[in-house]
Amino acid sequence: MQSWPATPVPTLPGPADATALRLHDSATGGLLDVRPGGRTARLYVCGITPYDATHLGHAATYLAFDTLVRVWRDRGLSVDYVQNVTDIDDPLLERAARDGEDWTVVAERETALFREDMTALRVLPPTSYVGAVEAMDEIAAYVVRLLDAGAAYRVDDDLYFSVAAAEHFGRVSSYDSATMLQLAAERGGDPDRTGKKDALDPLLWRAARPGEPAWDSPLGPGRPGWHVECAAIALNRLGSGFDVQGGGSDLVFPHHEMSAAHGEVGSGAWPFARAYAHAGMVGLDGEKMSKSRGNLVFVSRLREAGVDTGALRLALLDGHYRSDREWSDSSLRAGEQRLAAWRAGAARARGPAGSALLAALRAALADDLDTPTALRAVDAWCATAGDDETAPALAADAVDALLGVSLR
Ligand code: 5CA
Ligand code: ZN
Repeated sequence: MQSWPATPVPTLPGPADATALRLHDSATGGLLDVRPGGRTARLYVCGITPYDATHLGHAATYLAFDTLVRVWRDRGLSVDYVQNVTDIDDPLLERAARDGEDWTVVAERETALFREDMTALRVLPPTSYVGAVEAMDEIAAYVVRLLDAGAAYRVDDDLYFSVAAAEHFGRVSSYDSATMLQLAAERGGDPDRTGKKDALDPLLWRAARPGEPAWDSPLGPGRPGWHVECAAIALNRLGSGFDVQGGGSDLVFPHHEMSAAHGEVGSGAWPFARAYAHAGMVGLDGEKMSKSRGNLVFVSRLREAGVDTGALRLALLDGHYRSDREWSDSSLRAGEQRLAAWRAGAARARGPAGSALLAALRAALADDLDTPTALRAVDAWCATAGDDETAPALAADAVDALLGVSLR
């Protein structure tokens, strides 16, 4: 699938990797050093289900992983970054049916809008952007692999994965079984379906139903379950033991638990990912922003209203990526004021030493992507007088490269 264009990233001076890059890992509950073994970092971030436009919750999550990409790149690493598009799944079919539209038209339109939103927000594109539909053959082949490994079984004509086949099942979320059951029911699972070996076992392949799209495969005509889509797309491009699997915290269970279990059994290697990083949920009026709740603030609407995407970026980066956050109009106003102050600071003829600011930004971001601390370091630099003539240009480059905001 076509990705989106990359905004140029300035190269910054000096050693960027003096300290460990620590990221919170949901599986261990602690901070892990996510410096890759070689010169390439491998990242998989779960992509959108394109049935509605990009809202600020999506934007915040993709900005969190964009920050990680920028920190890795500042350390001289190349980043092998894979992101999927769940362009066939129940929510998409339901939305298209509700609106009397063709599901492929909805998926294409909303994916195109997402690309525009990401471009406008200066989010660096993945190196591989892969739709489930275009990856159908490899996903089906992966299901065959799980079947051959003895980890899949039939319920009527559908295929399920046996969680009992995954030795490390439960290590991503560490949730107890009551929590797992409840979340599976809320997030696309079917714990109440009769005939399953374990209520948590997730669907791998849904046999064709009248009126539903289906693809021919060695498993018979049908379509894949959600988790195996990400397991196959990630493993086939990154191999197992890739550095970071990312997404919002609503993906910890079942999605990342199940895709790790599929990945482990299908590859015969553990772990699927070295770290599982999760962004907090952005809410509005006390509720998680979600398509099903309909309480959404869309990036595209704000853009149409003339909002500067740099201000939007700063508004979202003002909260730590891991904390659940509330969006309000004042968040945007604060982002706009900050952007104006930063632009004025960078337009000065002189300022306090740029190298100290750069070191402060690098240190903050290496500490679990602490963007609030990074933002305050730039605030302080802008509010302080200095006589370094090279500082304004270096500050602008640092803010551009590490925080993705253009001050020019
Ligand atoms: N296609 C699947 C992943 S394979 C999916 O979850 N799609 S999504 O469109 O529902 O969400 C895309 C990303 O945005 C996911 O990482 C999800 O965790 C994140 N996300 C969704 N709602 C919010 C929110 N309110 N705040 C922060 N992140 C969110
Ligand atoms: Zn996913």
